Amino acid sequence: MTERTFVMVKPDGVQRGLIGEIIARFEDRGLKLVGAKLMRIDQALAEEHYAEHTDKPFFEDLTDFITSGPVLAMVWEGQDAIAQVRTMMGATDPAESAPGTIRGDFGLDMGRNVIHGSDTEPGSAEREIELFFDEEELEDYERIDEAWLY
Ligand code: RTP
Ligand code: MG
Repeated sequence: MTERTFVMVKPDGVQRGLIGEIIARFEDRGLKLVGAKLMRIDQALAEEHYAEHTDKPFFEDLTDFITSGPVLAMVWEGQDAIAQVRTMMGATDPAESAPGTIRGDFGLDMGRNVIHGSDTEPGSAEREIELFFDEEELEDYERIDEAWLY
């Protein structure tokens, strides 16, 4: 099923110059970029984005980190895009993520794990896309190689 997912290069990924590398991986995999912006997340947006973790002991560290510098917010589209991105990201803890995954190759620790992607809970991706993007910021277009991909 063609679907959209929300993906974000976290402040550590931006600072370490990993934006190009990460975008290239999704392009190579045949996913289509439909929205992107470099932005700074404020406290309110951080708390809403990570609302499911409000009561966790790491919540304050998490919101401090995600607001600490610019992030690259993106929307990617493709067949089973949500699960595909999660697979390409690797496990949350870089110590456990497989080599070849983004976190497995670049992640440092549980906090500085380079990338966020919507989880596969129904509605998660849609909620996050709406939280970060207005409808007119998302582009509907056909990639020239699309017919060869799916
Ligand atoms: P994300 O939301 O950032 O894409 O990561 P995720 O789905 O793989 O992991 P999630 O459970 O949603 O946790 C969100 C972020 O919180 C930090 N975390 N720290 N210290 C801890 O036990 C702990 N657990 C999670 C991680 O930075 C994780 O990406
Ligand atoms: Mg998550």
